[in-house]
Amino acid sequence: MDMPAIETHLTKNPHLLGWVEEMAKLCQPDRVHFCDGSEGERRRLIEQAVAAGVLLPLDPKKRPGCYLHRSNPGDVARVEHLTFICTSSKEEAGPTNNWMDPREAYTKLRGLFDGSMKGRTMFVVPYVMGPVDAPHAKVGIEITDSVYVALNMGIMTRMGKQALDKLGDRDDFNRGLHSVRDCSPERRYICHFPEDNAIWSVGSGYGGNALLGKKCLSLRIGSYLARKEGWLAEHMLILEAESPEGQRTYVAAAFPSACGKTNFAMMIPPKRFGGWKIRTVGDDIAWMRVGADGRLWAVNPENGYFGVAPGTNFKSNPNAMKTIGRDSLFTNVALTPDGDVWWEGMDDPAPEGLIDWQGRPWSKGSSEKAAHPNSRFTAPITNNPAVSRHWDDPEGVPISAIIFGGRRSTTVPLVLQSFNWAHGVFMGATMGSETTAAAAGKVGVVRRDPMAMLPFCGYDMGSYLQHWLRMQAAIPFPPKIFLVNWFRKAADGRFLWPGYGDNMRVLKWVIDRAHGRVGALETLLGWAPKPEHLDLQDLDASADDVRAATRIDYGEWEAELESTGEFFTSLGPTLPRTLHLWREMLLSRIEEAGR
Ligand code: GTP
Ligand code: SPV
Ligand code: MN
Repeated sequence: MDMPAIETHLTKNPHLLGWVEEMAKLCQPDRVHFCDGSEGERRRLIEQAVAAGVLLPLDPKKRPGCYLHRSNPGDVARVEHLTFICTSSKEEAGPTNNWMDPREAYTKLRGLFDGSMKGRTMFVVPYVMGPVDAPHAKVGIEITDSVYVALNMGIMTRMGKQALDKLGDRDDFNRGLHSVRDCSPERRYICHFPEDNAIWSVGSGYGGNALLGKKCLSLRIGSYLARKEGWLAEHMLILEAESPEGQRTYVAAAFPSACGKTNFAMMIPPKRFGGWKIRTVGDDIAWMRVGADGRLWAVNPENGYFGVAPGTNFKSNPNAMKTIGRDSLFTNVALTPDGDVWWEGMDDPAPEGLIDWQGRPWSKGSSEKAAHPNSRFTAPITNNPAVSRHWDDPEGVPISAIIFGGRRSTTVPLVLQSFNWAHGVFMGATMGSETTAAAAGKVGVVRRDPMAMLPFCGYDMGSYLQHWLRMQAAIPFPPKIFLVNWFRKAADGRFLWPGYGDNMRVLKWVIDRAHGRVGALETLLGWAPKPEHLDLQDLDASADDVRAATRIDYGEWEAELESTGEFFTSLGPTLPRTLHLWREMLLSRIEEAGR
């Protein structure tokens, strides 16, 4: 079939039209649809998706405007082993990324895209990451054959005509090509070409593999640009904390996938902190630049939440529950007989007659989960009753504190503040976390995940950490840096710290430290709160558990720093010497103290 010349009333941009034509020749779709992002278009795409069985309407009274999507059961998470950074040299991708020669990658993937959209519609999805009027917002175009991806991009990004208008006739848009093809793991590749500002993804329709504006553009390509241009693209939530006196403090926090960013960003403080309000600026990604005032300013490039469903309930995260009450897409959750959604860790026990995430009847006592552990919701950012008024502010918000944290059942105490910026970078660089269901592979093994960016850094990890160290000189008024762990466990496996809203108790100390108005205890590993600094009134945990959650066991830390040493060695010669020296110094101090 001959492709007609590509035309749309939406743009005359010759670079864009030429590229779409070239990609259409390659993929050979039956139709090409340019997304304008209008409400009418959204409705029509939903109708199409429902007709095709891609979306299942939920009960319009219980979940107005909501739909369920069941993915291919072999396509439920990011696939780090199939994700590649394709730079001219392998060294630029570094030892923590998979690398493919760009020519080899283009050749291999061209073969897979060849004719991949026969019989399908090619959606051309123009989008902006960042507030549309922000000077540093980025325009991307994602070509995809998935209506599910097009609809998700409509929620997660500023999608449609506004992106084309922002782009005008320029050529500097990210070129994203995506096809689910046959959804086979054997033919699945997520390839990034930072030198070409391009992303080619084939064989998966899932989240971070397929919504190219998110992890691929905003983090992998973003971090590559950030080093070149002197800013930071990070896997961080951004929250606004308003004190009873009305002072607003902004905090960014990096926790690995499925380790609590969405929950922390939407937290409701306990009664004891009645005068405090926490509002969400972003729940997954922060782009941070030095402002004219010398502070670090952050914007959330996204327009929605792609959040973990299991564990979300009215007690743990009421704001998330309200956010997903309407106009949301659910992926791989269970379906109730009355047309609502259910997952493990929801408020009520599983009802009778549940259909599991694969569409099979499910009954209580089943050894399998009803919802996939990495099942997700996609919801518009403004659905959140606690969204910050600055969520779309082109200026962003000034960051006073940066928090790093992983999921660690042992060793890492509830909270520590770094001695200074470089030590804070060390804390972030040596962060470990137990793996979760957000990526394919074994769950629950500790791996080092620097700044929660191990799967998302688009270049050499040692150079990334060097960039972080160098940023100190560029930020006259840098945020203070902290390390937290909500996930320490007792011998019997229960969490020592109640977490969720009670994390406010830790956040309060962090904020007070950032403003220099509370004391701390100097430990060998950083500043810790003294017992009187953490307000524990009405906390649903025993004093013993809190002591165990905050305890520093220097014997465990010797082992921790040994394991950090192995990780540092694996990062190779680009790892800054400063970080090696911090490790040696901390270890020596523990040894010399005879602890
Ligand atoms: P991504 O979207 O994958 O980047 O994840 P995220 O970092 O936003 O994690 P999210 O907030 O969705 O939480 C993931 C899981 O951790 C959920 O099952 C939560 O219920 C659980 N969780 C979040 N915060 C806490 C906490 O403070 N304590 C405990 N014990 N669990 C938590
Ligand atoms: C994560 O895994 O960190 C996510 C979900 O936020 S995904 O979009 O799949 O990357
Ligand atoms: Mn994430």
